[in-house]
Amino acid sequence: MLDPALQKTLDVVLARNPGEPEFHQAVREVFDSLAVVQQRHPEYNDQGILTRLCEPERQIIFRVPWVDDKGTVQVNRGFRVEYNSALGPYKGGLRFHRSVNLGIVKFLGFEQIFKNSLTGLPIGGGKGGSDFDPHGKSDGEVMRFCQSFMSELHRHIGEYTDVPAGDIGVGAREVGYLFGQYKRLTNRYEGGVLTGKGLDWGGSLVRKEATGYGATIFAEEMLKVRGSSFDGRRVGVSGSGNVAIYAIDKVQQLGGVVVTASDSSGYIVDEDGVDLELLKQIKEVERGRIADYVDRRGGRSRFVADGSIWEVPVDVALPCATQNELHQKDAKRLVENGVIAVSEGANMPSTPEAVEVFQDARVAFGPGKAANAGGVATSALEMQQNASRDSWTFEYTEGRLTDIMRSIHQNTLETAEEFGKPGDYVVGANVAGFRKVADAMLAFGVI
Ligand code: NDP
Ligand code: 2IT
Repeated sequence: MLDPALQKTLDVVLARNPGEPEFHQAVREVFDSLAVVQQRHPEYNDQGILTRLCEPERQIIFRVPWVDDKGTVQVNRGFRVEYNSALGPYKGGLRFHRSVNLGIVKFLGFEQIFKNSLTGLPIGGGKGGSDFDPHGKSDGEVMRFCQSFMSELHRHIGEYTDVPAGDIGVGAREVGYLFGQYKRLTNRYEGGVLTGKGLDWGGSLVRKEATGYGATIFAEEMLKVRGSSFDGRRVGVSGSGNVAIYAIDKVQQLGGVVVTASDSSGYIVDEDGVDLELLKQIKEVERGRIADYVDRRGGRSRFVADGSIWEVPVDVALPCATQNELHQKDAKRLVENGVIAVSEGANMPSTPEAVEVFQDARVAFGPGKAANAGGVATSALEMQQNASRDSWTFEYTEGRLTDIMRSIHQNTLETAEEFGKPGDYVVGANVAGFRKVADAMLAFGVI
């Protein structure tokens, strides 16, 4: 039960944003966590901080026309939600996926505010994307789409204004086409306007690896608190994109055995541990399907087209595909099979009911806004390198990432303790992320 003042604020937010279930889910979770803050600091709500925080500072929706390889005109919809700039320029990725709509972009942008605050770096929150589906498109089609997308987006972004990066469906190839078009339209080599750039033209070492590495480091910290580690553990990873691949890489470095991976066509189980080079070849280089892995790997690997990846018994689960991919029944099955830690590489992959199952069973649960913050944190490190016209070594940058993830873990744990919820990383992340943004907003007055 929420405090009546908080409930009233929440009701207003939900009513003025109808038909956006993922956005409602993300907002509700934060309000649930803030109940403990409201008791001690009613001034935040009294100053309208929560109402203002839930209302994006700016929302841009635009037409993206482009011509496919057959010469047919296609029209997609582009979005950029500039959510909150209390701590720095809007910062957050672009998602290209057929499911993208305003509610999805708002949920992601809202999460990004708290996540970016937790990194301790000077970045506000934003998100964007399009309902463009890159699957099966040629390089030429992707290029023309990206150029058209940037032809509108360029007037809204900038090193000091809004700094997009990748997310689902947007990787180095897309960032290259986007940056090229931005540079052409503005006649400026403004490296800091986008992150996730190629290493030859302003990108940062470790950015590609950062989200997966970070989510694994966060899991390692949760395991340490319990006197445990990844060594010899069976680990389940979902997805086979950027985040999943580098989560698998880091788990293997730490001595764990990853036995699963997936895409939207199904999942694979490999009892001998996932062959990372083969997976990278199929998914990063060939942009193929996950079933190809089993055809080429053989041995004790199998492909499952139906059913849930979370039926596979594992000690640690790292959901790295998409939102609401892990349901209550999956969480129950994981708990029955003895899972000890769950660290979210994806944004909001566990439903609220699944999170409750994990927390009731005292499974260490790291929510995405803390656990996957390594990606955006390394984007902020890329911005630092661009601003100083410098580039750092892999070792130094990875050291910075590791320190940031450890400090997010510590801050989250200590904040949960401070507010009477020991071990609750959800409350810890939401409250710690919120406080910094709210205090900056209070300092700025009503804007
Ligand atoms: P990619 O596009 O590289 O990979 C996404 C993976 O998830 C693919 O295997 C894809 O399968 C699968 N997937 C996507 N949508 C669905 C769906 N609706 N159902 C089933 N499978 C799906 O994206 P990323 O790895 O970059 O992103 C994965 C998650 O991590 C997202 O939640 C993203 O928001 C989050 N994230 C990403 C960060 C980053 O730096 N990239 C930073 C922090 C969080 P298929 O190819 O078949 O579509
Ligand atoms: O969800 C996320 O944090 C990202 N997709 C990364 C954003 C970024 O700006 O690097």
